[in-house]
Amino acid sequence: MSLGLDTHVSLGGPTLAQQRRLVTSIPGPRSQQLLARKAAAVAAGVGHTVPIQAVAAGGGVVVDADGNSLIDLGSGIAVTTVGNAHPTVAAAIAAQAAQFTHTCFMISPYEGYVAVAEALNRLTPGDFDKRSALFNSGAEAVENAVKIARKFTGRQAVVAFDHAYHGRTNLTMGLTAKSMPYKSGFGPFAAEIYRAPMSYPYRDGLSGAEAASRAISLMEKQIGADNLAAVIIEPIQGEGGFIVPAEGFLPAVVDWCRANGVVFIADEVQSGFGRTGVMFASETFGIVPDLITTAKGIAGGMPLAGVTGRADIMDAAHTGGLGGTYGGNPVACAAALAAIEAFETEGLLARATEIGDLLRSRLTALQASDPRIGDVRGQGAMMAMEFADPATKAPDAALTAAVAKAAIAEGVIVLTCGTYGNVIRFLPPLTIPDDLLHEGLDIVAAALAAH
Ligand code: PLZ
Repeated sequence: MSLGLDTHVSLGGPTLAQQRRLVTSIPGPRSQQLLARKAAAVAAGVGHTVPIQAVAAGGGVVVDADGNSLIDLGSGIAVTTVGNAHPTVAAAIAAQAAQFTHTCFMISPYEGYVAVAEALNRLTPGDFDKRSALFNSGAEAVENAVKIARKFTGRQAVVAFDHAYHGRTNLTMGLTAKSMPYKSGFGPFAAEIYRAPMSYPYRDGLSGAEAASRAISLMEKQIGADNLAAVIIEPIQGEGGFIVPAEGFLPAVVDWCRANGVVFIADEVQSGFGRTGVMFASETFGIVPDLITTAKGIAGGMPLAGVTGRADIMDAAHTGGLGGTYGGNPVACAAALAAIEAFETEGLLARATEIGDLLRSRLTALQASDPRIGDVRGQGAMMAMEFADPATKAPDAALTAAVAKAAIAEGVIVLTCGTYGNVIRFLPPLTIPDDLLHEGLDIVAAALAAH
């Protein structure tokens, strides 16, 4: 019992008791000890949302060192989509680690990398010849997608959108819209990055066609298509507030890119890999991106990312121009192949849709009784509610933070997001049982009622 776990469960995996259980207040004494060590040893810039020492996770729970079992509605930011410590993923990791942990794919290639590339080429939208390259993080995938688009087009400018989030490296900070906490004080940022207005139906009231022509006009007037290498966009925005663009917005932007030789990059790092009930959110909008960036849900928690797209674009970079020591690490690739198998054999896409239906009906019911919920939006297991003043739509970040904090104190992991910090997002692992999901939402509703 030293880890405070149930005696009948193994560490990790879905055999953990699927229940919310608080045996101490949060953080409990053991967690407090770790957080004190963290404060003394880890750079202050690295924050944390849930003040616990995590020791195990699986199904729909995260267990802490004090024996508390928290309902997981965040999946470590949309990563453990197939479930934390999924048994076949864990077994694949162990088997590969016992075989070899690294050769560097650029030195001695191995099958796992090629098999993941084949799977990405098969699973991404687009019925054309594709190639993939693998990296370690979402930001690194985005960086490489931009490199590839520049090399292919011989152009330099890149357009990203309002509310965009693309990462924390220098180029991706520049692409990211929000200053605090991501960019403030960390400049100067890379050149030739331009920002276009997003379609944000709740706040701009524009149709998809209107929002697209607003963005296209800016691109034509302020940059000029001849100078533009790529347009990058999250089909459903993540950190920026789970913003779902109005119908027709994305297809119009894609059409304009096609007509002007601009590479259209869908950043599906958060919206991809089955999270929304289809393999990639692009499919929902009927668009076929030239390049797609993936990470997060791809490998059941292991660090892995990819860029996948049209063979002629992907092959534009000279041999040796793309890579990195660890990109497509064999252990991460083994995890990804097991996660992909889980998607294809465990009905997880249907489960994401089911979870989405449950979330939407609960959140819209809550909205009907509480006008401070201005908008409920998202798709599948990527759903959110935006808090705003009912009369003015002024964002209510204070309420959002208070509700999230209260839910966490009651043992429910919820994450906030949004340019205005006024969105609570739900990203449960697809292995969460319905009763836990309901209980988690009950706690959030009670927290809201109390504030
Ligand atoms: N593109 C669409 O959502 C990562 C960021 C968490 P990395 N989102 C979570 C944080 O505060 O750092 C993300 C994303 C989209 C790119 C990224 C970057 O992915 O794996 O974090 O580099």
